[in-house]
Amino acid sequence: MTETIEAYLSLGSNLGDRRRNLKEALRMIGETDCVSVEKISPLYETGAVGGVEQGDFYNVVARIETSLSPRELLHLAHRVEKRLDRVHGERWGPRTIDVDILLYGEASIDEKDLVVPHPEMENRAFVLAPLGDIAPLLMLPSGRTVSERLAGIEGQTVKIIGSLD
Ligand code: X6L
Ligand code: MG
Ligand code: MG
Repeated sequence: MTETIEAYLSLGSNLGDRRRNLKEALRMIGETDCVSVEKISPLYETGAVGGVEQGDFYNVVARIETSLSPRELLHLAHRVEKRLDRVHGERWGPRTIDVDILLYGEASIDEKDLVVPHPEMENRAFVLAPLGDIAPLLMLPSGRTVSERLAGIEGQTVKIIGSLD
């Protein structure tokens, strides 16, 4: 791989075998040409935010190195979601897997189906807590640190329950 970019992905699951779903998604991502998974956060159990009342999520954040374009990375995310039988029903409803691109190097992308940095990442404890574990010095798009943003969030439950391996 020449000229790789460091990117961060958020993965979440609240349907089926949540831990297995996250592991399978990361296995697929890691086995993809031009992508290497560099670091995986601790495993979190998190209260669902947004949408209908639904079961708790398992969430992780992964740092990858990739020479895929942002668009190719989005296609990979969709391929993983299809493989894990994600059904697109109600908005923000329960899902076997969700793979979101949080950051792609320093890039800012604003296309209808691809917005990076992820516009809501700084408001979600289920993203910030695991992100802070693997990138404590990372500067967020707002210019705040992860811990500054996390400290300002109320009413979102997140708890480390172990690791994916
Ligand atoms: C006010 C209004 C505050 C809306 C928050 C936050 C809406 C997150 C949607 C919000 C708001 C979302 C996951 C999840 C979803 C996940 C956990 C979403 C949309 N994905 N909850 N909810 N983990 N814990 O991966 O993220 S769907
Ligand atoms: Mg999402
Ligand atoms: Mg998504």
